[in-house]
Amino acid sequence: MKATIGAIAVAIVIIGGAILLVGSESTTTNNEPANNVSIVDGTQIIAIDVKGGYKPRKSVATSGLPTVIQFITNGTYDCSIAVRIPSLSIAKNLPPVGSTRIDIGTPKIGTLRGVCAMGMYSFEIEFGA
Ligand SMILES: [Cu+2]
Repeated sequence: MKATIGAIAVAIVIIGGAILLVGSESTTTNNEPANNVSIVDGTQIIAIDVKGGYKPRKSVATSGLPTVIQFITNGTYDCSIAVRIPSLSIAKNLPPVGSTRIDIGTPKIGTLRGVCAMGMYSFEIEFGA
């Protein structure tokens, strides 16, 4: 009987720990901006996952660097594959699966907004100094 209670207590601690881990993980994924910006050979790459919207919704990047947005689709069949960046007159239909780079030149300080063709999903990239 004592052994059973002990086993139950251990199980509760393990389950509790697992819930805490899952909880903290979802907190960090919700904590935007995410770490999705890298610089490779002088080109700034902003990676955005496309599926039922754009993730992260908000990116923070650096102005004054040659920049591409890398849109990553993976079984994406919703309208977020039809991406638009109105201020740059960019309209691109992404493949359902793949990695598509869009050159956005050398951004100035400010916020760039993108939307799906229907305007229901959006993302923004803040270019700082
Ligand atoms: Cu849409």
